[in-house]
Amino acid sequence: MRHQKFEPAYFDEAVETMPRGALRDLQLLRLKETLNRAYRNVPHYREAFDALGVTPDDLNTLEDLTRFPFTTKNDLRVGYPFNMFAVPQEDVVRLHASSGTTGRPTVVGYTRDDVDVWAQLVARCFVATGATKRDIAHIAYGYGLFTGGLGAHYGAERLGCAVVPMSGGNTEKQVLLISDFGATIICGTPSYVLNIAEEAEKKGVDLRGGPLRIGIFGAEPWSQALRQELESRLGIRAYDIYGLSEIMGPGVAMECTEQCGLHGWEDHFLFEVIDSETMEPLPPGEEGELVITTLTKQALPMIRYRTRDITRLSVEPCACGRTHARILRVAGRNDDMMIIRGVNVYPSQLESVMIGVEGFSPHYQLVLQREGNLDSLTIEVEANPGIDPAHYGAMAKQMRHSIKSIVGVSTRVIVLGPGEIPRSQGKAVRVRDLRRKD
Ligand code: DLL
Repeated sequence: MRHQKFEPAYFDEAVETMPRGALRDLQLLRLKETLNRAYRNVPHYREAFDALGVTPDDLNTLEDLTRFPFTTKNDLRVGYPFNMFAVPQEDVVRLHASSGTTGRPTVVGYTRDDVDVWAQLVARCFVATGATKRDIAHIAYGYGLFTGGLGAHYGAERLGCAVVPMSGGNTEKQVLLISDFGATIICGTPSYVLNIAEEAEKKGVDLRGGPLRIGIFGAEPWSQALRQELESRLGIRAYDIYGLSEIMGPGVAMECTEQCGLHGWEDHFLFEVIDSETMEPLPPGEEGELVITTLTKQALPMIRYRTRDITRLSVEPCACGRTHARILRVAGRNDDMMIIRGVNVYPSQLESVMIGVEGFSPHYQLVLQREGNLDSLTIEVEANPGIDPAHYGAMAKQMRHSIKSIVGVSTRVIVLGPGEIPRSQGKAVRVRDLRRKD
């Protein structure tokens, strides 16, 4: 087993390298407790279990979980705001909520122990990247109801980093503080941190040559090409962190320094991948929808929560020594998938091609339209500064060709001038869907 020198407090070798058999025993024990807690305390779960004719006593092995019902975002909406909680209100110490583009937000709650476990797990994530208490962590995830800012904050602080709670926005000031405070870790959505990198370059501030060394990026899909872009523009190693508010927030899974998939923390969560059509579980290695069951959450236990995120699971040993299963980078959600003339495409697949084409900035937007019975896709991309607009036509042709040959879809490409694509302030809005006419 090969580990780097981890910060001892938050690299718990006994847990993170636990043999898989022992890990499964621990999961079974915790799963039984969770099912019981949910069944006893949450009317929704009692009804859903009763409807399928199961009780927590029917779980004797981890495989028996497939007999239990799924939970969806809609269940949380119906239970708005607190009806899915399994503890009395007085035991809740924190509330967060997803923005929800339409209607009511999804509300999630935490007990003191939940907040504590969350901080521990985010600290564990930081340590997986080689972070230590000597680091200065600049947090550019939004603070507030979104779990990104406070989630990263508590974890970094728990590890002992000096935390700069910058939040999102005010990009000029971000650059100033990263540079003046000598931040060594930057956390934010990859699209927003790209915006910060660009602002630094514009202002002539050299973040590349400074002490910044680690990026902890997540909350939206991002490609390997964007990773390379961020790594080279900021002089860092960029790591993927995954999570969702319904399950906890950031820190459900994290890449280690091997950068080959994200370790899902299986002592606190149980991961399944299912076929979204048949709802049947898929074996490791097969692509499908990620389903997560919480194993220790008190305020809001989630049984078989359908994330809508598409990934694959690997239980192969990782060179870092950790035994916890890895989820592959999440390329997209099943509700983000576009079907362009019969070809299924995720925005991040297009991103990996677009970033490789010379002469373009890594900013883009995808415009979906309907032509007759077919969906059509227009890609708006931005030329790098200093290119004569007379060349834009040829550049568009080159981009169209690269996308057609690698992804297999025909697109229309519009090349815009530098700065013309709106910049991300948090989670990037990549797709403008003009198909839904009011
Ligand atoms: O985005 C929590 C988070 C904050 C994760 C900061 C990582 C860093 P929600 O706002 O509830 O929570 O959105 C969750 O975002 O179901 C995925 O679709 C997407 N997502 C989160 N992390 C990643 C990632 C936070 N690393 C939803 N890669 C999830 C791809 C991600 N998608």
